[in-house]
Amino acid sequence: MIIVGERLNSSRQSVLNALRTNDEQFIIQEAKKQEKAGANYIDINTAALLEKEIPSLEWAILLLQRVLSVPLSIDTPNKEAMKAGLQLHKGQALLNSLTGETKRLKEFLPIIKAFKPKIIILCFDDNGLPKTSDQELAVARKIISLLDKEDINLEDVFIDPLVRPIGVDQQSGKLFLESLEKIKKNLPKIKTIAGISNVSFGLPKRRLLNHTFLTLAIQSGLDAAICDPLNKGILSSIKASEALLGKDLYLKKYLQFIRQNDKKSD
Ligand code: THG
Repeated sequence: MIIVGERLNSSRQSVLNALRTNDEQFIIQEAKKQEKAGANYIDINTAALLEKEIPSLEWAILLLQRVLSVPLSIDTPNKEAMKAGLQLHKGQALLNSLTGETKRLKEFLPIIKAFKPKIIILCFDDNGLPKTSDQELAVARKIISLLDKEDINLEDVFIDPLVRPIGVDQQSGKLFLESLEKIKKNLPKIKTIAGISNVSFGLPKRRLLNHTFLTLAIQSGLDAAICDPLNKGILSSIKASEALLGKDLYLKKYLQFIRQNDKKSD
């Protein structure tokens, strides 16, 4: 399981303040804690800075790449900010995210071809958000064939079937899991990713919902999760699920995780 640490998101007030005041200490700490907990990418989202987004993203990327050994996930819908970010990033970044909308694809393809990042593509197109898992699969197929025609390396692509809050629509968790299963079955070579914490917006005990949802998603074939690696339940769920699903030879990762994190017997 690939983990994208989500904590440096400008939708969180503490992160927004730190970005506005160039608080190096705070940003470094939030990033390094996530790396230490096992994040393979650190997501940096500066969207809430609005017209000040580009200088802020540039500042954060330079700072983070000085102190981290993992690459960044650059999380912005703004084409200019994405371009500026990829230009500064050393090594292969994760572009978060593209959609199947014609206009956005056209805007982003030259940037993708120039910098060759890994890419997250959200599973919707000009017709809006899919309403059934069959529609999700159809959109995923269409997007993948479009990217293939553009000679994008499909090994670099992650499909994101968009997790929506169960507080708004109680069927959205189930729809996501069904979509994931269909995408994995029909497009087995394409990697899948999801923003796990979206599922619990506005509800009590978010961490419980988040790590339980991640367990279910791993069973349905999820390859990568945008999540909070400091939520102990998240890491426990990943290690336990992988062990139980036969994805952990000799249970090496599970036993190592337990030794490192849990001095108690259970
Ligand atoms: N797909 C892709 N990118 C994404 C999302 C997605 N980026 C943004 C978002 N969704 C994923 N990131 C977050 C970041 C923070 C929170 C939710 C999603 C959040 N955090 C809580 C807080 O700060 O209060 C804490 C959550 C917790 O304790 O686990 O709500 O879907 N491609």
